[in-house]
Amino acid sequence: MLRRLVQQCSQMKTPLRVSVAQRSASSLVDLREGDYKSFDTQNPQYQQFNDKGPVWACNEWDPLEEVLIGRPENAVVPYARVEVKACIDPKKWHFFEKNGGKYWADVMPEHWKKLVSEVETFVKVVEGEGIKVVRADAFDHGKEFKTPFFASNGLYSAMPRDILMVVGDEIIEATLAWRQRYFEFYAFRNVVLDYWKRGAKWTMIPKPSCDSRLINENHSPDPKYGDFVTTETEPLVEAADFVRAGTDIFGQRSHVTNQAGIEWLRRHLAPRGIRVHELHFVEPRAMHIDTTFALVKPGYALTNPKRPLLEKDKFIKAGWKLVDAPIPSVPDGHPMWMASVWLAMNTLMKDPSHVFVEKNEVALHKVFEKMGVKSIPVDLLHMNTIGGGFHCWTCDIRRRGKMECYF
Ligand code: DAV
Repeated sequence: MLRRLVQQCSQMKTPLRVSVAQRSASSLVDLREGDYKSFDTQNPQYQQFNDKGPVWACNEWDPLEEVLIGRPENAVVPYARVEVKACIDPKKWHFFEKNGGKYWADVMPEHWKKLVSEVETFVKVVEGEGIKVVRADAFDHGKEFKTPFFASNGLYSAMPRDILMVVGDEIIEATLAWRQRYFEFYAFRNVVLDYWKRGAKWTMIPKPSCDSRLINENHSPDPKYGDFVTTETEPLVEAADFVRAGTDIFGQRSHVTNQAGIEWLRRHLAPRGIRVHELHFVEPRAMHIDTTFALVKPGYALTNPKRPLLEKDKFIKAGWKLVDAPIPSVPDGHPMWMASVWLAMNTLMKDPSHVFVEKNEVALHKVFEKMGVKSIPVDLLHMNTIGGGFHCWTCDIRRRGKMECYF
């Protein structure tokens, strides 16, 4: 059955694309093996998407019309808490032990000016491509707060990708596992509220307590793959741990997304015909899928050669090409405080033939070219240092296109 579908797809003008109604219940049988309960694809409820509203994005590549770009203002350095250390290379911990809780702009004023100027340039480049840019509020993350379980101040409004996920006409607010990010959704509240008033569907995933049962204070400083700092006592979902391909969404268990979170999203989206699949990559400090696995366009994904995908065969069998990203060319000694150099592959598709990508990543430009994708080069190195590439710094609000099945 699957072989027949792949054959049919390869004969079509646009390969790997069938509408939800045409989709065969067994078309993804290999990918969903053991991780999905059966559902009725003929259910008319699956068609109930409103692509005329203000929010509409079904995948990572359809032509981008409107995008939310994060703000660097009032960003605070993370405290060296156990859940932060789990995601970050131990060589960098001393920086957080010394500066946690201070404004980045005070810790590194010269670097910060360059970062702010890169963000502003990125906004102009995106607007220059005819895309509407929306900005979050300049929220003050230095304010202290207290919950029944812990006290902290906030982090930043820089990475909307971590907290917001658009699936069709629905905007989903994720949970965020780092305690310092507990109230980060308020930085995006006005933006989301505005879309909701104009007709978007709006969902907030149940807020976890982030208490000492959910976050393991005794987590090993040198974790093996699979040894996560978060437990399963409550669902945890970070939006950046998922990538969308129409009716199929791929996610990973990481230090900030747990199995319960993946299951929460799966059950939430199943009635609309969206299937959530868990993928596995061997990476002991996993936080967010978008430095590991990036969907480029139908049939093409960019993979991280240092973090092998265990389900590779299933994609290949379904007719997809997995293309390894080249080793990033981030200069030695550049302070990648909060993430790895793999932020280079954290790109943003403008449409299936154009991608926003770091200016100096020439080898990556060539890899994209071979896939038929032209690079739009933009400076990113200073924006990288607080933990994000173009994908992290943005959330696609509107992409022109349909909810389709690519598997
Ligand atoms: O792969 O270095 C990046 C986290 C992006 N928010 C990494 C993790």
